[in-house]
Amino acid sequence: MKKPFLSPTSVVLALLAALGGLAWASHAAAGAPSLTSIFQVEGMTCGGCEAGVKLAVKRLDGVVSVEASYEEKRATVVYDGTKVTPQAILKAIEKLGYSARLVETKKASGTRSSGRFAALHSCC
Ligand SMILES: [Cu+2]
Repeated sequence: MKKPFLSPTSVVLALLAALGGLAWASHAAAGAPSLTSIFQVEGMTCGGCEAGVKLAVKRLDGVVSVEASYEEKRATVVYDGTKVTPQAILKAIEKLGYSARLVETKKASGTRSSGRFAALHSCC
């Protein structure tokens, strides 16, 4: 009779899921203002590249979620602006060998917080 066992893969996946849940929960509890930054990323050629970018950025303290698309040459990062900067995110992407630049940063509400439109929305 075979003993039931956990494969290393399923243990890793469970750990990742738990860590992801914890990160999300602590962020939600703190009620920190989250920002969304969109980056243009040159050099990603497949889903593996997307996964690499997501992993590297998600590892940064304060990053809530990461979306990456090699077809759109784009990465969208939601993060706590008091813990991590767009510059740190750029560095993490560039460390992987891709060239990246910040396209825009928005508050979670959708209000622009950078660029010349910021002044137009200073009331709300
Ligand atoms: Cu690739």
